[in-house]
Amino acid sequence: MSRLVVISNRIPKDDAPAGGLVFALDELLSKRGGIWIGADDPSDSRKDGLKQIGAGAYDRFVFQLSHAEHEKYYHGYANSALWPTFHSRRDLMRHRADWFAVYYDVNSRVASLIANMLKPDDIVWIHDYHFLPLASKLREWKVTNQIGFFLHIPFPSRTDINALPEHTMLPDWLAAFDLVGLQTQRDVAACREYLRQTGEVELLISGGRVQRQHRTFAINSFPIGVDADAIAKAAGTAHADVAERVKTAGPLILGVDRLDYSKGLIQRVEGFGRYLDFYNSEGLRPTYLQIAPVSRGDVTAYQDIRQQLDEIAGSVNGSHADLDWTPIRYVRRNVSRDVISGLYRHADICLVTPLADGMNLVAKEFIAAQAPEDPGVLILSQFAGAAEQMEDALPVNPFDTDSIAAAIAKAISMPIDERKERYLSQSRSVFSEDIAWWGRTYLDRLASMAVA
Ligand code: GDG
Repeated sequence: MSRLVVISNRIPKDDAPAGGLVFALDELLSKRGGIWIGADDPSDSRKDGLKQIGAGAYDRFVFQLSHAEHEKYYHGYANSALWPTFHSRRDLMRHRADWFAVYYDVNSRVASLIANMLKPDDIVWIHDYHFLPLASKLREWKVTNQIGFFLHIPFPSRTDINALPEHTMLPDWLAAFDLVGLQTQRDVAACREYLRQTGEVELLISGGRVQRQHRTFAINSFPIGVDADAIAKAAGTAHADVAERVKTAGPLILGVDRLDYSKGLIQRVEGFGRYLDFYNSEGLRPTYLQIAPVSRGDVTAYQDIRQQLDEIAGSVNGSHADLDWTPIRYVRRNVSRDVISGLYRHADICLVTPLADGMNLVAKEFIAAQAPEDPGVLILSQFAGAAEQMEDALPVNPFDTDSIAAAIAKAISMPIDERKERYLSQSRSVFSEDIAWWGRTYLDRLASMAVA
């Protein structure tokens, strides 16, 4: 088997922060082996070369950036320009030419480091929006290896992407990969439509292939999965302890998200508030437990969302709390994976209401953790990539806070037979299209491009 070389910005270190991509790739590489290259914590000065930080089931290397580079490449271009644009938030997009210059320079430098260490039959798999130009830079180094790309976030609409001054380079960047993997069919359609509009490509009918000048590459969807068996096992083990710690006077409603404006947290709290105001006819005392570890805390838009969430959660609690009942418990600390699995099992309802989301692993983890004989109910935004596969979740429009309130009321009173039926249908895809399936399917398709 060829050696797999994975590149992503984030790489697990001892204090690995929460994040969907890291968990997904760690699970895959632990089983298959290979090399993972990512960014080190920034330091005072930039250092050249790759540094090995771990060996074991797979080897880990980091490239090193100065604080100034990290600020412009990561907080700047990646997370203040690309992330909002790709999540339909042009209003939050900030653009600076020097951010892009450093982003591009980091990609050039990482390409030179990788080009130097590649063996001829290595397979390269690049992840996410931090490295859009990386394959085009590797091709400049005459790298002819198979290079795949997977975008974990949504592919933006034509209108949104046109707001990025550098989008004119995107067709070249994409065409340097052999396979562009996206989360959903909706993303594939958006990507093809964008390329069609540029007029410089021929969209071939078979297999999602695209011809651009002398290169043929493919654009396909590969909905990312979770390690469902491991989550089910952890949930079974952790459940009793967690239930003991999280005592509630009524149903437990759970949310688990990085503190990010794309996750719809403000509308979710408002929706819960509306449920308490207008839909709670039986006078129940539900607890809504929101786990929301802080993420990208140095970016202004993230500081704003944190402040807004503090205010709205405080306001809902202020209106409804009693001496012996706090409706919203809001935990900003990172909670261990085992405890999260136990919480999924213990919860009656999971609220997954992003305004835009590539996939959303929480939706799948929640289903994986349920007890089949008494499953909880998943309330799922129509804008999460997961909604394409999980048709039997309770759907909501996350911008419509009444639809969230009504879905909570419906979930709380849902008869056991309906809960089981919905669970059964969702668990089929969560267990069969798991993380191993995702990695296998992607890499098989990438290999097939070599002989196409
Ligand atoms: C990106 C895309 C796509 C959350 N809080 C804690 C914690 N988590 C874990 C969850 C889940 C992960 O973080 C979040 O995954 P998501 O998929 O919901 O979201 P992103 O981080 O935005 O991930 C996303 C994903 O990549 C994969 O392709 O689905 O659309 O945006 O696993 O359980 N884990 C722990 N403590 C926490 O406090 N241990």
